[in-house]
Amino acid sequence: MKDEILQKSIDPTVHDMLAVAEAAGLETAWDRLAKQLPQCGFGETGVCCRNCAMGPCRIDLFGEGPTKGVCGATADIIVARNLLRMIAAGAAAHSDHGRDIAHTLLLTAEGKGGGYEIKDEAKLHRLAAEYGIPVEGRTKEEIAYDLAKAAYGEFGKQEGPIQFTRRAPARRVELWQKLNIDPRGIDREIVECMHRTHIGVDNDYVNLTLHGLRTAIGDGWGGSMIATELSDVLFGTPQPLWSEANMGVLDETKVNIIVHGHEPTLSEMIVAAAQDPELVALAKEKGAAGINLAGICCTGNEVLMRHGIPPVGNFLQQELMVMTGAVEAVVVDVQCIFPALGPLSACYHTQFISTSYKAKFPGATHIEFHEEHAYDIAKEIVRTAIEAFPNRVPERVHIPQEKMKMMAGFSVEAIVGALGGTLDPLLGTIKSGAIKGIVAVVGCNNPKIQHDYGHVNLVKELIKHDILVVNTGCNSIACGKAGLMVPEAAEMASEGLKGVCQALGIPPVLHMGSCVDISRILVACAAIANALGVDISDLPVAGAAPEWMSEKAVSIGTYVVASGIYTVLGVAPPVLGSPEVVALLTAGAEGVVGGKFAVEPDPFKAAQLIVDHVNAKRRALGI
Ligand code: SF4
Ligand code: MSK
Repeated sequence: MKDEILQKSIDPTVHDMLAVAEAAGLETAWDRLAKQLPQCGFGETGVCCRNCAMGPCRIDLFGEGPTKGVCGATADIIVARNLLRMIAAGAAAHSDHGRDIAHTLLLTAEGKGGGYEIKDEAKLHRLAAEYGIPVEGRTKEEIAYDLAKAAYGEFGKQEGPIQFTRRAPARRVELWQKLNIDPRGIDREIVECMHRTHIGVDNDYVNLTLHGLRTAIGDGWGGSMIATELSDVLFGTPQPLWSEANMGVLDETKVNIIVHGHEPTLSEMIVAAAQDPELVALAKEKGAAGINLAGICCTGNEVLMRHGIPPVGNFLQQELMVMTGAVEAVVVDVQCIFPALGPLSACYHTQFISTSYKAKFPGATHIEFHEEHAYDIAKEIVRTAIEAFPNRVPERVHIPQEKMKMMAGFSVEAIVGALGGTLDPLLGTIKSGAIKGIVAVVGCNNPKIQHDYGHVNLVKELIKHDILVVNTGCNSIACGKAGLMVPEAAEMASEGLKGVCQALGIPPVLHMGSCVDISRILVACAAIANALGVDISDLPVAGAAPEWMSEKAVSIGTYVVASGIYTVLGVAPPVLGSPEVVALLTAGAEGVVGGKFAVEPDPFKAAQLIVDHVNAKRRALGI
C-alpha cells in the first residue's frame, strides 16, 4: 500500500477503498483538499470579512497591508463576528433538528403521524412534569400535544427561560443570569447573532463572544436537548445493545441501503420498511437475499442506538461506501452530506435519494419526506433501492471485509439503570479514584487530520489513565471500528477503570448517541454536580473534539465551555488572527464561566492536558 494512502487514515477499509478510488480515477475529499492547498491564510485565521459591500476586507497580520476594514473593523472585531456567525449556524442546525422532532411529536399527538407512536410514556410523563403539564387522567396523546406545543414555544420565546436550562445546577444558572447569558429563546439568540454581526452593530469582541455563549447555551440546553428528549419519547430511550461497525457490514448478497444525515424521523420508518414482508419479497424477486440497512454519521447513530443498525463508517467514509459498488441507495436527510455524492453515485448504480425540502443536491433523486405519510414514503424509498439492485455491476463490487463488534445505546437512563437506579456507585468510584474523571470525546472527521487517528489515540490514552470516556457522533463510530466499545476493551484501560468495567460488564468507552445527544452528557454532568453539591465547573470532567470540522461543533464546544467544562480541540478554529479573542477563549473564559478552550492536534499531548486538568479538579475537590 502506498505511503500516501496510509497517511490519510488509520482505518484499513479506508486504505483499501482509497486504492479502489485511485484505480478508478475517482476523487475524494482528500484529493479536493489537496487541490485547495495552500488554503487562504485570511480565511484560516478568521480575518476576512464580507459582511457588507464595501468589502470584502481582510487584515494583513504580517506585512504592510491593511490593519482595518473599510468601516474601521479591526482583526479582533472581524474574528469575533465571524466566530459568532459560526455559532449561529451551528446552533441553528441543531435547533432546527429539535424543532422538526417537536413537529413530529405534535403530528403524532394529533393522530396525523403517518405511523409514529409514543414509545416511551414514562419519559413523556417525566418531561411533562418538568413543564408543569398535567398528566392525571389524560391520554398520552393529550400530554404529548401539550409537550410538543411547549417545546415549540421554546424556539420563538422572547423572554425565557428555556425550561431545560433549569436542569443545570442552580449556581450555574445564577452565573448565566449574572453574566446576562441565560438564553431568552432559541431562535431569538440566533437572530441576534445575525443582527449584531451586521455592519455597524456590535463591535466589541468581548460582548460579541458573550452573546456567542448565550446562543450556544440555547443550543445545548435548548434545541439539542429538545431533539434528544422528544426523540426518546417518540422512538424510545436507548438501551445498551450490540451491533457491528465498518464497511464489512455491507452484504454482497443483499440490497444495501445506507441512511445518512442527522434526523431520526425518516430513518425510523426506513428501519420498519426494510422489514416489510412485501418489500423483502420484492428484494428476493430481484435476485437479492434480502435487505441490509446500515447507517453513517448521526442518522446512523440514531438507528444504531435504538435498533442496532450497524454503522458503515463515519463522516470521511461517505464517498468510499458508494465506491464499494454494492450500495443500492444512500438516503439522506440533513447535515454533513457531501454534495459530491451526486456525481459520484452517477458513476455507479447507486440511488442518491434526498428527502428534505431543506436539503436538495445536484444529481439526487428527490423523494420528499412528510411525516404524515412517513411509512408510505419510507416504503417508496426502499422500493427504489430494490429496483436498483439488478443494475449492480458484480465486477465493480469491492467490499472491505473489516468490521468490529460494538456496544451502543448508553443513554443517561440506561447508565443509571445499569448502576442499580442511582448514580451513587459512579460517584463512589470517582471519589475512590477508580475512575479519575469522565471525558466526552465527540465530533467529526476532518481530512486535515489523519482519519480516526485523533479520535482513537486520544480515547486510548484517556482510558489508560482511569478516565471513563463517553462519546457521540463520528467519534463513536471511530471508536466502535477500533474495538474500543466492547467490554473486552477494558483490558486496554488502567486498573481502576478496568475493574469498574469488568464489574458492570460495560466498555470503557460508552456510546451516548448522535451530535444532539451531547445534551445527554450535559444532563449527566448536571446530575453528578448536583449529587456532589458543586457546579459543573468543579467536576473532574472535560470535553474534546479531535477532528471537528462543522459549525455545529463550534456551537457545541462553546456551550460545553459555557457550562464550565474544559474543552480541547484538535483543529484550530478560525480565530488565530486575533490574539485578544484567542486569549479570551483559551484563558479569560475560565475566570468568567469556569471552562475554557485549548487547541492541541497531537492526541497524546491532548490526553496529557486533559489528565492534568482532571487531576487538578480532583485536588480542588479534595478527592
Ligand atoms: Fe469590510 Fe467592515 Fe464591510 Fe466587513 S463590515 S466587509 S470589515 S467594511
Ligand atoms: S455527523 S457534525 S461529521 S460528528 Fe453528527 Fe459526524 Fe460531525 Fe457530522
